Amino acid sequence: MHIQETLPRYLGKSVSEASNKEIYHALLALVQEAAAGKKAADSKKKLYYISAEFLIGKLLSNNLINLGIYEEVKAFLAHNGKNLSEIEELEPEPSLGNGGLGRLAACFLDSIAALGLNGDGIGLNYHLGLFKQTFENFLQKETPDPWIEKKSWLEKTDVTYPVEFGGFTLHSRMYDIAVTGYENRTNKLHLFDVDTVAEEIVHDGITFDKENIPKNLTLFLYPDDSDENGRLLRIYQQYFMVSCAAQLILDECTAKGCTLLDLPDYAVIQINDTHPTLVIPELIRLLTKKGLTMDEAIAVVSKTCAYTNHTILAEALEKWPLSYLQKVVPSLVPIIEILDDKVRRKFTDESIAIIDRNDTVHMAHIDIHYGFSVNGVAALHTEILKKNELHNFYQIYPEKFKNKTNGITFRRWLLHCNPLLTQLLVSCIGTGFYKEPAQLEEFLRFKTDPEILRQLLEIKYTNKRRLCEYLKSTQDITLDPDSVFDIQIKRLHEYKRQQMNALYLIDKYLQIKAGNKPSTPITAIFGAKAAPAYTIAKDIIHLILCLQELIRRDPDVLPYLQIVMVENYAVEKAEKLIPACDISEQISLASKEASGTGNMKFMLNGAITLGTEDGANVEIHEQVGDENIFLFGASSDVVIRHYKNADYSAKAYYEKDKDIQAAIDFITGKELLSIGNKEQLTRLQNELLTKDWFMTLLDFQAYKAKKEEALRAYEDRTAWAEKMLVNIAHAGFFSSDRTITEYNRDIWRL
Ligand code: Z57
Repeated sequence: MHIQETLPRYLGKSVSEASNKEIYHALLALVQEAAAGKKAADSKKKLYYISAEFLIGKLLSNNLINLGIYEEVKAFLAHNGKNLSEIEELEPEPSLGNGGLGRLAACFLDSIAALGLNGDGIGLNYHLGLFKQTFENFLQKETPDPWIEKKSWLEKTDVTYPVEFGGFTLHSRMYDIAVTGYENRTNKLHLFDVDTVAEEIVHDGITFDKENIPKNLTLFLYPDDSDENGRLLRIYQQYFMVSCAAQLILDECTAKGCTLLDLPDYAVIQINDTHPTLVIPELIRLLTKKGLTMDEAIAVVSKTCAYTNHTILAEALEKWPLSYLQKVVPSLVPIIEILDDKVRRKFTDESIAIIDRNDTVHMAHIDIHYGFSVNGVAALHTEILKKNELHNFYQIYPEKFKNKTNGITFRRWLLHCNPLLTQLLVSCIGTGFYKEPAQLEEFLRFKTDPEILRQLLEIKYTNKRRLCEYLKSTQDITLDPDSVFDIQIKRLHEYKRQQMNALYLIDKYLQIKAGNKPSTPITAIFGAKAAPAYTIAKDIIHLILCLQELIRRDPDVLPYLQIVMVENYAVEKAEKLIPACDISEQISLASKEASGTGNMKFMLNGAITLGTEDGANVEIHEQVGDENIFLFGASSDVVIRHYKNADYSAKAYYEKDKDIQAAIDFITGKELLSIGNKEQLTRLQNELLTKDWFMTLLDFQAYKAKKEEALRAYEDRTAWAEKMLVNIAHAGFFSSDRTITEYNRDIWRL
């Protein structure tokens, strides 16, 4: 491509005369055309990755990198006085995911295309995304996030399907986003929508009429499911998504010569968590309508669908009352009853039934009985599924169970977000790791090279300075780049234990007040959205924001400890935070974080993990060895035993531990009450003392000790840089290219 000629042609004027917005739009059109040119031949068998979330992030730079024209475009713009980074800032981030599950789907699409595999994503086009988070009076406030502009990556198609609900029919509209693989083929992300959706029904933040399905169906991702109408809306969304998916899949397969009985030769469907589970009965319904017998349809679908589990948290495993399904999708109910009946005839074990004695439908049970593969997302997680949560299923179907440890795309999480580190790696070991991430291990050769270690530290420092500038300009916060950057960014959930980090910071605050100052100042950074109806999660945000303010006002403490909560944490923020991190907080209660993927991104960018032996932390530990990770806390076995024996008492820890007492008492002490709200702070304190379901106090002292050890280790910068280097060099395993290669080898067989 000759960008000097093409870009001005798309612009209709010279680059130097164009505004950044005009250049953004021209690049958008140019990239879309270039991507379309990379559409590859359809192989016989195709993967359909169905997911309620695709947290794809901004696409301009990602696409320029994958098309191999990033450097060329950047240089040409610079030559004309324009800055690509400033242009990137103008792109709105598609708000199509909550957290890890959605981001994983996005990394997977990138790797599927990069590996040249024929696979599309299928999801929904939420107009107002999740929600935009702002802070007001130290509380989270939610507003709509209208991310779709007139000119966007969405390409409107003329594909539409009827979707029949109880009592009415909607007609879908398919939008496509091109997914261009790194120096490889272009696939598609298909996002279904309805033309009737009406953004103007939203008022007072994110409130809207939950019963007006034609107008609200694709407004928001996962609307508040704390009341019945919200839950019904979620089933409307799910059925709409999978009915469109099923119709699209059958259309594409028959166009390629599929006779329906041979569907598994043409399609493999990956069901991302239970949200798309209804695709199983929907496909069966459509296939029987097209002439297959019920048994034929069930057999065909069971060989086509594979399920990924992302959690053991009982409250996250979807169960719907049969009466809800009866109201929303009456046509599927007789099919689900047949599926249940077949299971009941074969097995007497009540715990694996599809419809239980209370007439509740267990979505995961449909996936496991009527899919050919079940996978967990990290080794520990898969073992826990087999041993505990899904043990009875594992007994019946041991051959279905597989582990597929998660991964991340290095194109976004290294090449794009950390160009300085990428450059250093290339200068040391060449570009082989671009296509073969395992080659990063060659970087180990430089483990004792003082010049390379110096450069690693310098790059980290530059990235920290850039983050400081960014936070100054966006949130008017001044940070000290010479402090140690300790970062916890992820959805707010009690099991992730941001509250434990907050208790540590209270403890540190009290120590500094007592004259015990850290040798290197500490900057603790948080980023997290809380579900709008998750009261305690919002209380934890309140606590952190109050602590941030308390210290901001305290000149005795501020030089040694600073806390900042980044507003509206999203992919674009992660891309700036991760390269600037020294200590990566991965402190979930062991057994509860299925995998985590932020942990991998931090490692790849030279942060050292401070964490529990949970999820993929276990595998990070295996990669880097004891010397290059800071692990603490109760093991998953111990935690699981506490739950089984119901013998954990937060109160007992409070009563016997003076540090814990001081930190917990501080939550409702006069300092914080002068800033925050009594109601929230008292509720949170009470929760920690009387419930503490995720055992914060159990691990508090171990956490504190290990964090102090990490902070001491940071004092020897050369030794620290060696740890950084080892982490980077062993991150190759966590490339999603490796993960996708395994999915294809063991599940998809494309
Ligand atoms: C979600 O982001 C995850 C699990 C869920 O059940 C839902 Br719903 C959303 C996350 C896990 O919590 C992470 O541990 C995991 O890394 C991620 O999914 C991707 O597998």
